[in-house]
Amino acid sequence: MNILKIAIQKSGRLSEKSLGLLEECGIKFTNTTGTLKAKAKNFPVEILFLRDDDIPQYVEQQVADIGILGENGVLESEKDIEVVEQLGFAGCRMSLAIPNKETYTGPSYFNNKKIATSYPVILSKFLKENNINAQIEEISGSVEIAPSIGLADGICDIVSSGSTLMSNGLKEVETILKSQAVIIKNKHLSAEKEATLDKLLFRIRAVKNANNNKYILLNAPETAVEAISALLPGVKSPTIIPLAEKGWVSIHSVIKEDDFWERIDMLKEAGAEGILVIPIEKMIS
Ligand code: PRT
Ligand code: ZN
Repeated sequence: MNILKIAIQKSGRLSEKSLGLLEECGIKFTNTTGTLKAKAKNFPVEILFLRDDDIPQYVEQQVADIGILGENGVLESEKDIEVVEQLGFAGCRMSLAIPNKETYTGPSYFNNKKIATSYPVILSKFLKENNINAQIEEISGSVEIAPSIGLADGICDIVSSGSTLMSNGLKEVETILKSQAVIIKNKHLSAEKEATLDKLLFRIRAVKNANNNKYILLNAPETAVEAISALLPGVKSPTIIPLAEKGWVSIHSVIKEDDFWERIDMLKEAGAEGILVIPIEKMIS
């Protein structure tokens, strides 16, 4: 009864990463292929495999307690649920696009135009906020071909690399929102389920932290320690260990993935040698 039910996408862009995240949190499942449900062996959770579009509704009705899906899916569903954590994968944006040959003049371009989309809620909100009077043509898939078959003047769809737009002769002209995978929860969870969710979020944050950071070891002359330490704030401060060779030390610290290459260049300039960078498996701060 107190098992936390987690809805994840059955098959699609979110499936593998959602399951992978739970596994990285140390949660083990007996069998996850071809089933609709899977109970964990070592944590009080159960997975329900669903279509992503159904997840918000199932979470609102507490058929599932929490779910993993794209922020765009959360916004489009308009369900009474709460977003509790951004997960940093399945990053994409929702954009408006028009045929390459058209000249874009700003949002008012779309006045009296027809826009094809699978996301009528998000699109109509954008149109309203920008005082655009356009017609929405709701279709469930292959939105990008709508202009070439004469169904619409432009489209509103998810873009990640941009290659789908390009191969369909379209250009991106407005970004309506940015999206990534998130955890949503039902607003009325029992205290026991909230406690399990807190434990799960604690593990997820440790995994996310680890993925965003790298462990770095390097050698440096003692004279460079101050300059190098300033470049390596670490969790508290860098660890400095003397080397057998006099006048030299080994410096250990943690650096962010984001500014990794820039930092490495600055460290080399400051006198660092023999730099090793190692992935971190879990990071609890
Ligand atoms: O069957 P089910 O309903 O469960 O799945 P689905 O087909 O509705 O969803 P799915 O698996 O395609 O996507 C699930 C979620 O992944 C989306 O709601 C987004 O939050 C996120 N996501 C991230 C993407 C993309 N990237 C993406 N590139 N969803 C769709 N796309 C499609 C887009 O629709 C377009 O056709 O990929 C194409 C554009 O990609 P690029 O790289 O060519 O720009
Ligand atoms: Zn879907």
